[in-house]
Amino acid sequence: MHPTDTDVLILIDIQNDFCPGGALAVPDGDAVVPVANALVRRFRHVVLTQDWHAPEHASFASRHGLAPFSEVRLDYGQQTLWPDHCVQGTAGADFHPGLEATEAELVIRKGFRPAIDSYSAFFENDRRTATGLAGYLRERGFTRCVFAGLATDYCVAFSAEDAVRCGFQAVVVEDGCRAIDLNGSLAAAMARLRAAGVGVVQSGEIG
Ligand code: VGL
Ligand code: ZN
Repeated sequence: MHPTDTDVLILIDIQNDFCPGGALAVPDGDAVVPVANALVRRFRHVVLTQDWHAPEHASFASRHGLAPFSEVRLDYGQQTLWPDHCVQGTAGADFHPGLEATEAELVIRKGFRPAIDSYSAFFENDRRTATGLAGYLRERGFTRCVFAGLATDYCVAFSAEDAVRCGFQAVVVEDGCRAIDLNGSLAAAMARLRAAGVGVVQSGEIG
């Protein structure tokens, strides 16, 4: 595929806390950085997302006195509980220092409401509260969203599915993502992506 003016590269949550040594380290998470950098050079338009949680966020296991990676039922549905991560203003919430994306045109922060998590770049986990990204992309005239980043099975997959729901074409660059893979979540996410009509490509196919 050849990126055009109506394509936007959306890099999901390439932040210190999702990389080795971080609070919610995704296995091999920093391997996405060189792939993301190469993609940035091929696209005319780049948007970044930044997981950006209030302290004591409802998705933090510490808030519930429960173990990380357990599940609770919140007002809006089932929520996996995570170690405290990407707290607003902390070094863990910063973008990975190796990410070369200064030309990004928008940084969309998500998960800032204390009572609700947001995996998707488009909607929070109630699946209704909009982040504003769809409106932004429509006004800019983008028709296709190409995703890479962290984590494949959570924020990347939810974002790509929602992109389709919002009327965009969506493509995931598989080797530009790494997964958390809790209880088969990666296989489940890849099946949902294919069912939703999301394209799955390798970075070498983009030129
Ligand atoms: C993510 C879990 C919690 C992600 C963010 O970026 O995939 N996963 N917060
Ligand atoms: Zn988070």
